[in-house]
Amino acid sequence: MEVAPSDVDLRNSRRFYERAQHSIPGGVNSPARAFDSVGGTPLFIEQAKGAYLEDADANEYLDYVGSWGPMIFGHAHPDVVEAVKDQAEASTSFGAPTEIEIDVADLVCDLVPSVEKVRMVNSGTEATMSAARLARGYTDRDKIIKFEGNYHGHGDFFLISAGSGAMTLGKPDSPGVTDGNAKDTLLAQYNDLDHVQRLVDANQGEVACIIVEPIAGNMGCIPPEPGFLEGLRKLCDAHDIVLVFDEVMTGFRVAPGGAQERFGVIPDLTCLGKIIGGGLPVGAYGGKEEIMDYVAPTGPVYQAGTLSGNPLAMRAGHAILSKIAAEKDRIYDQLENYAEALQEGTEHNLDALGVDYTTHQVGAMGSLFFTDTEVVDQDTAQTADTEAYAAYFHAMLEEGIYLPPSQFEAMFYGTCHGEEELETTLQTQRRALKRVHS
Ligand code: HOZ
Repeated sequence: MEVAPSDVDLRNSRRFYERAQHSIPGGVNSPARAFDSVGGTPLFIEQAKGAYLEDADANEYLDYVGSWGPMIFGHAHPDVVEAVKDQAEASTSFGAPTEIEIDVADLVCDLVPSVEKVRMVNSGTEATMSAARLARGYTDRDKIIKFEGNYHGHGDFFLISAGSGAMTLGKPDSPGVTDGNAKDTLLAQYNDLDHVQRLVDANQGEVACIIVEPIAGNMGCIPPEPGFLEGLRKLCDAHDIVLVFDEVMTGFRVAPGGAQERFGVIPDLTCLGKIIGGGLPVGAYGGKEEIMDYVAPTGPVYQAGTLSGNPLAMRAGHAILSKIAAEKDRIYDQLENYAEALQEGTEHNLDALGVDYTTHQVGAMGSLFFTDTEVVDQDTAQTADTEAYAAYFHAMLEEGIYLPPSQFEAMFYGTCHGEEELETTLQTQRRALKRVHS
């Protein structure tokens, strides 16, 4: 399964990558963006507009990464650009409250069903770490249940059987996580309610929270099976466990109110990131007022940050969330139609070549796994042929389509993906699959 070397000029990306090795570990500031599992040189990006990226060698690519989720309206959306420019003139940070923070909080509370109060932080990692601390403080219990292959950022107690870059690099359990931290993290199989029930039964009165990606996006995109989220809700209610949805990727993406709105299951706490900051570094955690009031300064659980609710980030997030609130009836139909057409066309291309596959699309995210096994959890995701994915990835890249550089990451689309992009993608895919599978 070989793809011939490309004649695409990547001289600057190669030069920068080599230069970066001297001052940045592995030459990248986050492992997920290195091309470790697909091979080759990570693209160094110069600029982007709408659905298109331009790299440091002036090559153009149709983008299906979208900065790993935030770009629901495409890159450099004029509303975001204007808001950020405007705020920069008025200073980039105060470390003091601003009105725009309330506007964003109000929008989040209006859009996300579970959120009565919300606290802004700077990343999804901070959101999940803070939510877990809050759940522990609120319940006065230590243990958490997480799912194998789910990724909740790089907090110590989440880096156990973790997805995303950790799974891609084959390092799901990170050195540096103490035994003390690891012993309080209980692992369950995704989509396996009986497994969760057994863990809860074996740890009666000790589990503070169950944290879950309501649609997994960090072992590729895997939807919850019917009844799975509902079952978690029931279990949490029966045992006074805090149910935490990590909607960093799914929030405002699979419905205006995220996966919880789409599936009608309301968690106690929700973690957000990505879209909420319009491409600037923002995370948030929110939920029931009674629980959120347990956070300082109202309550005893401490959590803070100089750049939390940063005005630049809030202005960008506000531009995106207010557009979502105003146009949600149109936006989500459009995203859904694109996703369905892409899935249908992809399946048609794969069937024509007799290639084994499983595809998943949920709202504006999806994955193509090179396996004929039904993909429902980490074990089944790992049946995918990662070499075939790497060859497909490069064949697409060489023709100008930028996919996630790992079988175990999801693709993201936005309203910037239209008829033309669909046509280009499917035609390119047909050629790429032929090259890879002939
Ligand atoms: N959390 C992102 C999607 N898996 C990856 C971002 C990163 O780790 O750089």
